[in-house]
Amino acid sequence: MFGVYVLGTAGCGKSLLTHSLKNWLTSKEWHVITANLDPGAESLPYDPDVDVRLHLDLHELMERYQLGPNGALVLASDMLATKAQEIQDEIDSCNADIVIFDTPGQMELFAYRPSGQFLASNFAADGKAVLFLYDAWLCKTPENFLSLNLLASSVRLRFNLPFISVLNKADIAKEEAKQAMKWASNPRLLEASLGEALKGDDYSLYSSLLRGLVRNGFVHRMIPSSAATMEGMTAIASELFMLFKGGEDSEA
Ligand SMILES: Nc1nc2c(ncn2[C@@H]2O[C@H](COP(=O)(O)OP(=O)(O)OP(=O)(O)O)[C@@H](O)[C@H]2O)c(=O)[nH]1
Ligand SMILES: [Mg+2]
Repeated sequence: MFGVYVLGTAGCGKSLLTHSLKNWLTSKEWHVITANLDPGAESLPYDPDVDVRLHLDLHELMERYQLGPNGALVLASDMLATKAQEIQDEIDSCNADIVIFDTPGQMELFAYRPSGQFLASNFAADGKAVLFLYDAWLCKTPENFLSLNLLASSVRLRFNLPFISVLNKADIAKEEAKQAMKWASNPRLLEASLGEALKGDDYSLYSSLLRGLVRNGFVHRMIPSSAATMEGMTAIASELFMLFKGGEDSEA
C-alpha cells in the first residue's frame, strides 16, 4: 500500500483533488481509499473511507475544555498523533493499493505541529509521497510565487518524503498558471521578473533566497492541474507510480 499526502494553502483544492485523483486512479482499476485528516472539515467533496472527525469531535472538545473553535482545532490536531494506531488499523483493514490523505485547511496544523509529521513518518506503507498544491491564483506576482516556493520547500524539508509540486486551478487562472510554469522551469526568468517588480533591499533578499533555493534543487518543475476538470491527473499519477516503483526521491 502507498500513501499520498495532499498539502497546500487554505482553499488551494486539496479536498477536490483528493476526490478527483481517487476517481482517476479508480477508473484505472486501482483500489484507492481516501482519509480525511482535517478535524475541522465542514463538508467534503468525497465520502472519506477513513475520517478523523469520527475520532476527534471539535464541538465536544470545545465544551469539555472551554475552548473557542481555533483552540479546539489546535488541540484536535495535536491529539491526531494519539489516534495514529487506530487510523493505521482502519486503513489496513481496507486492503487498498493507495490511500490519499486530505490534510487540514490551515496547513500549519498539519505541517508545523508535531502530530502531522508523527503521523506521516509512523504510517506503515510501502511508499509515501507528498503532493504539494500551489494555488495558481496566488501566483500572480513573482514575489508571491517565490513565497509559495519557500513554503513548499519548508514542507519538503519537514516531511522529508518524495515530493511532487502541483499547480492547481490551472483551468481558472490560466495566465497565472502559464507564467508560474515558466518561472518554475527557468529561475533566471523568475529573477528577472523579481528585478522588474522590486528594488533595493527587497530585491536583494528575494534574489538571494531564490539563488539559495536553486542551488539546493528546491525550485523545480510543477505539474499543472485542475481538480475540477481532471487536467493533470494522468501526469500526477505517472509521477507517483514512478516514485513508488523506483522508490527514489523525486525533484518533480
Ligand atoms: N475551477 C477550479 N476550482 C477548484 C479547483 N480546485 C478546487 N476548486 C474549488 O476551490 C474551492 C476550494 O477547494 P477545496 O478542495 O475545498 O480546497 P481545500 O484546499 O481542500 O480547502 P481547505 O481544506 O478549506 O483548505 C472549492 O470551491 C473547489 O470547488 C480547480 O482546480 N479548479
Ligand atoms: Mg479541504
